[in-house]
Amino acid sequence: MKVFRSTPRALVAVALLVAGTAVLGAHMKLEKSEPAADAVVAAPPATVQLFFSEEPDLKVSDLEIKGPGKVTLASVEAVEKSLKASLRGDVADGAYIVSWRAAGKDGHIQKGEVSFTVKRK
Ligand SMILES: [Cu+2]
Repeated sequence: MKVFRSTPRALVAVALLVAGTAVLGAHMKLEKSEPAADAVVAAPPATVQLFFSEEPDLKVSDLEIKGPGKVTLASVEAVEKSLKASLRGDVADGAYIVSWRAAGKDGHIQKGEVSFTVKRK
């Protein structure tokens, strides 16, 4: 039963590979945002800011917004471990989606979305 004898060693090798990848490949992660994910805000925010687990590389990072109004994000900047941008245009009531793309030290581009709703009282 050669197959069975070699299996544990193969499993250990795979386990080490997975563990090594997990340590080396700690991709940058989104940790929180302003407005917070799924927040309902009573006034249009002046800026959106996404906070990551490490400093984003601005050369490969970007933010975009989609929503009911004619809104764009201006002057995306990296502020320590975050990306921050100003909202420009008519921020109507409704649901907005901020799409982000960012990479940290390892250069792996990560992507995601954060949505929030503007609902004036
Ligand atoms: Cu990575």
